[in-house]
Amino acid sequence: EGKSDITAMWIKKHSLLYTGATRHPFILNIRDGSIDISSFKRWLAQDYIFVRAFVPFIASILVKAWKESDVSSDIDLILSGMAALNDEIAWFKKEALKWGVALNSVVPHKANVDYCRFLESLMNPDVEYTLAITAFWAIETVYQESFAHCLEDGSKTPEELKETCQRWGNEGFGQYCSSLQNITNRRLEKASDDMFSKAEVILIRVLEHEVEFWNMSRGTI
Ligand code: HMH
Repeated sequence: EGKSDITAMWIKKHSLLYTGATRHPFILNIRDGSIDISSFKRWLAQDYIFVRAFVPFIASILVKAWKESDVSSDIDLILSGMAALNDEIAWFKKEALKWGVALNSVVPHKANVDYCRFLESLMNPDVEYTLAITAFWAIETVYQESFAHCLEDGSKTPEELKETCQRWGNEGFGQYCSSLQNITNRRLEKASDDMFSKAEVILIRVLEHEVEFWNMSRGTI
């Protein structure tokens, strides 16, 4: 380990918060089959808004990578993430239709507005690639770890929610998250002390926003 797997080190250091984000009651309730469908629908509608804001966020990272990265494969991976979002937006529309959720009249909740604002702050051209990619890796990984947990042996995830869990819990998405983690580690290895501590704060902020997002979906805030 040492300075080569900084992200893994941070996850250990902040394991309470990390577990809070990746094993949230919203996810545990999907996994044990006790999820309230109105919570699921709330999550679906709010996440659609989030994902729409996620598109320009990833576009901004693509620009940062193009300007700052000396590894051309970074662009390929970020581009594949953007392409997947195109498919994801179509999936949200289809899923919303299935559940009778009207996506065009969704009012974003405070937790969502706050999270989207955070994304917007990272889109600023003054924010370095290293910081933005740290956020990107963390955001994707929380969903991967959360939904993969709902598909593990012994889970009682309702049949009608399995497709949702597959979307982020599948192995390919896991690979993609590992690739994002590798880029993040590579950048952090070479980062200044100042950049290094800023990136750690960004990871913490992402985890906090994710917890709030699940809380909102559950209807507990
Ligand atoms: C809130 N976090 C949230 N929504 C998502 N769709 C993801 C992460 C993963 O893309």
